Amino acid sequence: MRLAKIFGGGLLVVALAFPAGAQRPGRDPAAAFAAADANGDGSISRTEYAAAREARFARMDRNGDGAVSRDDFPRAGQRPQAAARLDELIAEADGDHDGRVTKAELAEAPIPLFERLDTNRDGAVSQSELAALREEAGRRR
Ligand SMILES: [Ca+2]
Ligand SMILES: [Ca+2]
Ligand SMILES: [Ca+2]
Repeated sequence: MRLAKIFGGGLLVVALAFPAGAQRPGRDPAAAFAAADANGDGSISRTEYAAAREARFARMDRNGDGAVSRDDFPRAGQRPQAAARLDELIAEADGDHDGRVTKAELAEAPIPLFERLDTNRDGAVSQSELAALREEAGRRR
């Protein structure tokens, strides 16, 4: 479902900016956006998105083996939402399809989620683009 994917992408950007252990990403989307917007120009550039994604990767590699995989989340099966987010990240960046995303794979991965979020194709995701997506997803729920 395309829309579900788009919504997932919006959540990803929000979730990216939250520190490890934040229980409810999305509770304060404005703060999350500001955190990802490293240079404070009001939009998230490709570089900022990639940096946020890398930071998230480091947090997700819980067993410290240099790759994000199901092994890092032994209890993901009990939490369907967490498992879905994990699968989404892995599917997005797992270049050799072995179910593990290494840092190198992440660095080389395309960023389709970013492209989807950047609806006016100016190379950055603005606050209004993010808000529009959230609104649309909210209507569909
Ligand atoms: Ca920025
Ligand atoms: Ca790992
Ligand atoms: Ca891989």
